[in-house]
Amino acid sequence: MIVLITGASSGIGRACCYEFASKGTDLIILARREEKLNEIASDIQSKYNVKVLARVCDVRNYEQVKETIDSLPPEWKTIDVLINNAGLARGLEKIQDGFIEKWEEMIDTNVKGLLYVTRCVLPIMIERNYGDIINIGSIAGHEVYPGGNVYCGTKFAERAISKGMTIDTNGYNIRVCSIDPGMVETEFSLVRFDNDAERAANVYKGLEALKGEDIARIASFIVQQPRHVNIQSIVLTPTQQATATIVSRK
Ligand code: NDP
Ligand code: 8X3
Repeated sequence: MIVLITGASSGIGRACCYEFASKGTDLIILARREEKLNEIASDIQSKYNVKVLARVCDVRNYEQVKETIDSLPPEWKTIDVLINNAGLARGLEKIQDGFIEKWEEMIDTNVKGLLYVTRCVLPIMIERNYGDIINIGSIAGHEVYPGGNVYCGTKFAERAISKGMTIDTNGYNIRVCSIDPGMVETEFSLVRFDNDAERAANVYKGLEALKGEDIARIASFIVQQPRHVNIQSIVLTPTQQATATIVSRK
């Protein structure tokens, strides 16, 4: 089995690499940071008996995405599972104070990037009449919180696009699932707050947040279901988190 994971250099994507490798799955791993990808690839290959193909790829660049998929060696083209995970939030400003470049970064990565990768991989799955797509959404795709505006918009879009994928692939033995987590402790808040480590740490203070591994385990569970079972969406939060804004901290 071959799994392609976007945003594999950190957090949820990285955890998915280890989870799927531990099940004996070969991996195609994409992200922008080459050094991190290479570290993960060699660590996984030293621990598990699987092959890993690492490719630097910015999902915002359609030409690069297309070239990455088109140039895969034939034995790597038979992608069984696509995990559309690459994504980010930038800031928490109100719309009236928002930064255009941050909006574009979120929309280009979380929405257009997910579409670009899917556009390149899905024809291969349709041709084979086989495949699973897991899109990483968020509770931000179900509810809007103060300052969430554009990030939430991208995750609402992800949920709509996931549904669209389910409809468009019906009849091709392709399963599509949106995994929609609440707070997961990763580099997400560091990225959101421009590397302000203290502000990022405060997001998870007094809370046992989800870990990347929790999401990876669920992704693996989805893929392992018998072929007639299609889990279309899963929403999960830390037990201490009820909604995006209702969190009981110790
Ligand atoms: P991380 O910041 O730890 O990981 C994000 C990953 O996305 C990195 O590997 C990064 O790699 C990659 N990435 C970002 N931009 C691009 C790009 N343009 N091209 C290719 N790869 C890119 O955060 P998470 O693991 O938390 O985030 C993963 C997904 O989970 C995102 O879609 C996020 O919205 C979602 N999510 C996160 C939650 C959380 O609380 N953490 C909750 C709900 C959903 P690199 O920088 O090397 O390119
Ligand atoms: C990330 C979780 O609550 O910051 O999608 O939107 S949240």
